[in-house]
Amino acid sequence: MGLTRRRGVQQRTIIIAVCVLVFLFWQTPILSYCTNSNPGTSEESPSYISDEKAPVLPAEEKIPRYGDAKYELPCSRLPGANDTVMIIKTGSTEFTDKLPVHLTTTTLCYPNYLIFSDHEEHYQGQHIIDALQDVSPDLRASHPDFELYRRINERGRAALAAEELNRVPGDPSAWTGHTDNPGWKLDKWKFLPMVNRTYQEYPDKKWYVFVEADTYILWASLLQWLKTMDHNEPHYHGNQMAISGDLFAHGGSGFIVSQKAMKMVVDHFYEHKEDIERFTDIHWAGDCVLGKAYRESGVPFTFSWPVLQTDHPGLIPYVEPDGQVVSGIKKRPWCFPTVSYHHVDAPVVEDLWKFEQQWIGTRDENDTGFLRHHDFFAQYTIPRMVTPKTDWDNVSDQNEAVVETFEDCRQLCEKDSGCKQYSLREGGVCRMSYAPSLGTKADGVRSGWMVDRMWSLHDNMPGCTDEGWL
Ligand SMILES: *[C@@H]1O[C@H](CO)[C@@H](O)[C@H](O)[C@H]1NC(C)=O
Ligand SMILES: *[C@@H]1O[C@H](CO)[C@@H](O)[C@H](O)[C@H]1NC(C)=O
Ligand SMILES: *[C@@H]1O[C@H](CO)[C@@H](O)[C@H](O)[C@H]1NC(C)=O
Ligand SMILES: CC(=O)N[C@H]1CO[C@H](CO)[C@@H](O)[C@@H]1O
Repeated sequence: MGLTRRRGVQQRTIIIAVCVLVFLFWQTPILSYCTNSNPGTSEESPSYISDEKAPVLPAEEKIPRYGDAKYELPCSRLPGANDTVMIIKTGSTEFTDKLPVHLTTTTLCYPNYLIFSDHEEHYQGQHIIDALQDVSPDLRASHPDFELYRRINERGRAALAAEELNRVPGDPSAWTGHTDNPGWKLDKWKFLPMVNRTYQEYPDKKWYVFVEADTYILWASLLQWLKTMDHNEPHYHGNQMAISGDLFAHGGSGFIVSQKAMKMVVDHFYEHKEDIERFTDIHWAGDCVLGKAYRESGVPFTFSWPVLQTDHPGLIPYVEPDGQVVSGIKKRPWCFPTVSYHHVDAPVVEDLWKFEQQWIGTRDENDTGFLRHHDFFAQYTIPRMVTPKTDWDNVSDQNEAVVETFEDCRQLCEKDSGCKQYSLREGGVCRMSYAPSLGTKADGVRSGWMVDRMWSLHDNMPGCTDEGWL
């Protein structure tokens, strides 16, 4: 939820224009609406992940709670874990698709976390907080955006019609947004009340990290980053976006707030609640409304791309579509630490979480270090390219040809030394790509990768310098 990317051509044009301007001024890529990042380099040889088993997952009927010794995992004891609150925002229309996986994976690592939705309930042992509870009563009672809210609060999530629920898995529109979905109209109203409620619940933690149910945070790397900052200073770190000149942290990429900044923005909210609600009414992106509130309360904004990403791991462009390394760009994601991914569906959340638990198991528990994008590519992405995948699209889009079999398609790719991957869709359309990409689920497509070429790409990337935290 948070920021939708489909809001009509006009809006998008404005956004793109603003982004271009901001880009020119800051020389820093503003993601998502505008350019989608750039490539990088490598310096370390991969330390390959082992075949060790991930931590045993609890049986389905017993959802573990933090403090339940049986389920205390090493990740929950990492230095800094207890100083951090994770805040997951979801909504009724996506709830059953996206939330449950977190209850058996990511939240087991979080000593402190809150889950916000648009309906208060107890779900599998969790207290789900109604993020809209403190919106002014007249808005909740009569504003058209709250039609869905009123319905759910009368009859529960069962009041949702099937077509209001978040699409079927594999539907490409699921990777963007739905302004026509009433859940999206409600979403923008959640941000400031959620920040306020979080601060009421946890007034004295050092760090507050806000994510959505389809965000994945590399938790150990996040804690390493937080360690480098002072929570007594105002910090608001996020993946930079702009709408009509207002810069803000993109909600789905996750954003980080220090205790000091929480206090400043909550004080501002108490003083200006009416104005903020009026502005929310005419705006369409709650994360932008929040970004403006941070600015007006005097909290500086730190641009945090490429550490925080707007998309899932299979779509990060490390090189140009023609396979060439992008030159002349200051920030190559390849070289930077990686902390967040977005548009991650439940199976991928689980896969990423198991991957990270294995990784933590190989590290010093008092100082895990962190993963850079190139480490992640070597340790997570390439191992998932070893076997061809069915119903999976690797986003190959070049050199289309019609062939008989998947093997024919592979051979075409093999003959072209630049080809890194290939896909075959129904009807025999074979596509190839010079850029590496794991891609995502997609019905009716089969994908394969030239793994040796992935390794040479990895090994031959120009060296990184000392890219660190932002
Ligand atoms: C975490 O913080 C809480 C509240 O400050 C404290 O009661 C608890 O002992 C801490 N746990 C650990 C493992 O440090
Ligand atoms: C902030 O949250 C508290 C606790 O939910 C609530 O009592 C208070 O009214 C909220 N403040 C505003 C300005 O909405
Ligand atoms: C980590 O730190 C704790 C507390 O300082 C210490 O007891 C423990 O031995 C350390 N572990 C390692 C692997 O160094
Ligand atoms: C999942 C995904 O992004 N699939 C893309 C694969 O490539 C084709 C051709 O470029 C696109 O149309 C798909 O959207």
